[in-house]
Amino acid sequence: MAEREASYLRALAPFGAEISIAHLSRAVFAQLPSWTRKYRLLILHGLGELSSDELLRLASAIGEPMSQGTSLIVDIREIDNQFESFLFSSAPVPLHYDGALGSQAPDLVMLRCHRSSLRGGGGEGLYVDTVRSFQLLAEETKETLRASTVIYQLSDGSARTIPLIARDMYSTFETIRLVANIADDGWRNDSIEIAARDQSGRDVTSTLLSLVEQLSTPVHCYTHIWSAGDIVLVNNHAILHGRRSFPAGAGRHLQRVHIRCNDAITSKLSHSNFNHPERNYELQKGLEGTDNG
Ligand SMILES: O=C(O)CCC(=O)C(=O)O
Ligand SMILES: [Fe+2]
Repeated sequence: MAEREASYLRALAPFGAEISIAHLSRAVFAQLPSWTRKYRLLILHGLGELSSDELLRLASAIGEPMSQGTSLIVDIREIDNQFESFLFSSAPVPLHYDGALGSQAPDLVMLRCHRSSLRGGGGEGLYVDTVRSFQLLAEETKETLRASTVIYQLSDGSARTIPLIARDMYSTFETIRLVANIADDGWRNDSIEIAARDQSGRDVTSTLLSLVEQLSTPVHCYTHIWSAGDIVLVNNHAILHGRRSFPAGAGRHLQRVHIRCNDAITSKLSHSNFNHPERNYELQKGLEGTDNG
């Protein structure tokens, strides 16, 4: 397995792995759930154009695509005169995990680049493996963070209180769970107010803000320059993600799928007869066999 893994995978710095292949063999398919657990951030290159159906079939080979409002795929692109969210603008997106302030966080976030920011760059994806980052912090800082709770005041008047440190569901290591409202260039999301308290009620918001700043540095953060066709798979329980701003009108377009992975699905996959490395399938073919191997 190590040999096969080495031929497909390249480790990224400071964490994560990328796979560059034109076709998804069944062997690679079968490994995607466990590689996403192991590396927490997996980038697939070289698969070329995928239709929405193919994207969903790829997601279904890993877990169960979840409804995001009215659809299974959300187009993340600049939309004129929309006031729903800065996600659909050219603004940066501060570090966060998906579903944090909603009802259910997905296990995996799959992002696919339909079009990168052609003019002037920008729009890079930012990813922080908070299992790794937490381990790198000073013991004293860890203690403060473990005792911290974050209070999110939302623009609709509601509030959420969420412990800052949780356990990664796959590894049970400690992870940092945070929705930041400030991006690395200083841009601020005014629709969320954030405060942090420790167990005795002491205000530790400044510790939280310096943590966000620290997580945005290259020691902690992997920066992905998108090319059309790239697919990024994110363990949403361990990774915080965000993006840099891009020039208005640059045409950047990602598609997002939220995936639930229950053990039944992942163990079915890793034990299924997908595991026949001798045959390479075109993506379309490989995806067709996902239900019965
Ligand atoms: O635009 C991006 O790179 C990511 C946006 C994002 O955080 C999301 O779609 O959940
Ligand atoms: Fe997100």
